[in-house]
Amino acid sequence: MGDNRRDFLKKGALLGLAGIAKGLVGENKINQLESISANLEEKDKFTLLPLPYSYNALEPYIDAQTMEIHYSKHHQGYVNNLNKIVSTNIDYLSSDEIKCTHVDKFTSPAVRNNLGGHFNHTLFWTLLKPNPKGEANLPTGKIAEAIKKEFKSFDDFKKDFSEKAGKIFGSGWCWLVVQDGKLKIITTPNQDNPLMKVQQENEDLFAPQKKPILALDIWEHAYYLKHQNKRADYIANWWNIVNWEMVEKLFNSK
Ligand code: MN3
Repeated sequence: MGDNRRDFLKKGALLGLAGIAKGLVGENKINQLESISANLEEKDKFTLLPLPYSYNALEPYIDAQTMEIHYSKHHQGYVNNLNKIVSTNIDYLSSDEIKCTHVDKFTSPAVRNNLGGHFNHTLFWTLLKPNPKGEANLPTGKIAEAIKKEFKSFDDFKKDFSEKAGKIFGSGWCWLVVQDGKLKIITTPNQDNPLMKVQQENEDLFAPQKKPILALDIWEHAYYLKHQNKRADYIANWWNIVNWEMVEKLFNSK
């Protein structure tokens, strides 16, 4: 590990997917916000981390076939494209330099699209968990208190989030973020995410950084096989498998 990267990890400037995805446990890592590149080890390669559950584990809310295609084709595709970018631009581009907060530095939209695709999905998988018995799935702890404080009640939050997700035109993502210590629901188009300093509708480019703690993929590939055009059904199903423990960990992380 080079000094630069070590410094960077120490500073903990960015969301640490390595820690999050590697050890759904890894609080010590999660407490350190670090770069997505931390999971690259020394190989200058982006890596598709293993899913923390089997393809059919999220049924009946998300079906096995959708999970398999989504993970092994779509997400793998973003990873392959990133590695292609790194290997064909090796003279001036290392994977360490490709970070969500830097995408505005790259003229090629391929970096923004594929890095967003990789980052967003890595986060998305960790924010899902099986719920085979269909038990009530509600946040607890500090995140539950914060949601109540910001949105009056969990039901009000759920309604607001579902509406915003439902209204995304075309493909995009719906997020719960922490900004200046406050919770906020935002949406992004395509594979953009809240860490990117790119101009978004109704967003101040120079506003304080937003930390994503909950993510919902609103691309049709996330739900079309099971729900066809009924996006609202997909969103309603998704609430049953939100991994609130992970949301809480991200919320509490510095
Ligand atoms: Mn997707």
